[in-house]
Amino acid sequence: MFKKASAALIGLAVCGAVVASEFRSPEAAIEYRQKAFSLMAHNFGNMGDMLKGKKAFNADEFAQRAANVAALAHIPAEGFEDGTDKGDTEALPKVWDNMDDFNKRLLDLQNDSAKLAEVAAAKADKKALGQAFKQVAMNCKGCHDTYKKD
Ligand code: ASC
Repeated sequence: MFKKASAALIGLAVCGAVVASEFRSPEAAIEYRQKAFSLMAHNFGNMGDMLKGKKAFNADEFAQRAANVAALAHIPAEGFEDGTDKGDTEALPKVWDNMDDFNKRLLDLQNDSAKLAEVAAAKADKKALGQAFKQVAMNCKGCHDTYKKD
């Protein structure tokens, strides 16, 4: 018991932190998650434009963009580590007060965007694509309404 405690104290003294971080700084974590959201928005926005007829519908492009979003949905969570609530971020402090709910919403985003990618890969009709797309869009919006600055 004592040995464990002193080893932890030595670790703290050497590393300066108990919780390990995969990032070099809080700013790097914030930038990482923002870039993932930005890449998602680009791909998702282009899918929306195709569904709305604002740009020509291309099933292959749609499927690739859906696959991109499904992969990207796994990226941001890591960037929301403790201590990254301050700085150049639009994430509200509520995120860290409700991390279980926030993570659940990110999981919903992952699951629903995986479904969209599946439907898109199967070259489903526009109605099915639109339904799956809407489900993902509602996840984006629901989380922004709750956890993102206006
Ligand atoms: C987008 C984008 C979002 C979501 C959201 C859906 O294309 O950039 O943040 O869709 O507007 O409601």
